[in-house]
Amino acid sequence: MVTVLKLGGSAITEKDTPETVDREAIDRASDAVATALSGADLHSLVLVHGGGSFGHHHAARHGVSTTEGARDVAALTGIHRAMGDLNRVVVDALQDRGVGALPVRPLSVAARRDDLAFPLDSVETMLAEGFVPVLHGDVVVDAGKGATILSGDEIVVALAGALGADRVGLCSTVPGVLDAEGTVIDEITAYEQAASALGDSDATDVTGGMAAKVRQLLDLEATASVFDLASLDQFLRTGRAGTTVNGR
Ligand code: IP8
Repeated sequence: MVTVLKLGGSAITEKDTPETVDREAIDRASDAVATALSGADLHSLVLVHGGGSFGHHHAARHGVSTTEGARDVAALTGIHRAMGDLNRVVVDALQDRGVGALPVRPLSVAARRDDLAFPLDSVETMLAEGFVPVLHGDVVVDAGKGATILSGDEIVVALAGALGADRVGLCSTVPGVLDAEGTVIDEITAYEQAASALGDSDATDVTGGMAAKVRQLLDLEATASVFDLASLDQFLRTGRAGTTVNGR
């Protein structure tokens, strides 16, 4: 059974202070992962984390996004290095708790051509050998554009599909997908349901981000969950927490 879990960047960093981790959140998430892996409920785990105040800060400064490319190697390396710094903190916290975490750096293997090409030989072999691959949002070479940003969400979707994941979780700063009253929606089975709940065109970054997440999660074979750190234990134990998204 393969579980793909994303730790959202804003859940594990201090969002408003450049390159600052949320130590307490990282410790809490690492404790939950270590506990789950020592029990019988979790077998193969792939972790992905977002950029938070590490990658996004650099990406915004250099005008690089998922669609806007750049060829300035110093800028691209700056973004990649910042993500490497955050990745090291996450990997170290997991290793300190006895988790066999190993870093996987997408820039070294992935490419955007017509579609995202993400060779998985190393991730698959890590899983077969009992390791926990820890990937992150990154810069990625992009045919015709130089390099663009590859978000952690895109990695989750690519990996979940290719690995045939049974469980997919997005651990964010909100307890689930919220309706207009701020109540967690238990289950989403169609995009229209989320679109009306998330509001319309004036969507802020956050709601726009959540709507985009839901759209991608609905395309997955696996049931996905959107939840916050308080429910990470539950997700790792049961495969469900917060809002479940199931498009099948
Ligand atoms: O936080 C973006 O990943 P995300 C990573 O999952 C970078 O969108 C490099 C900005």
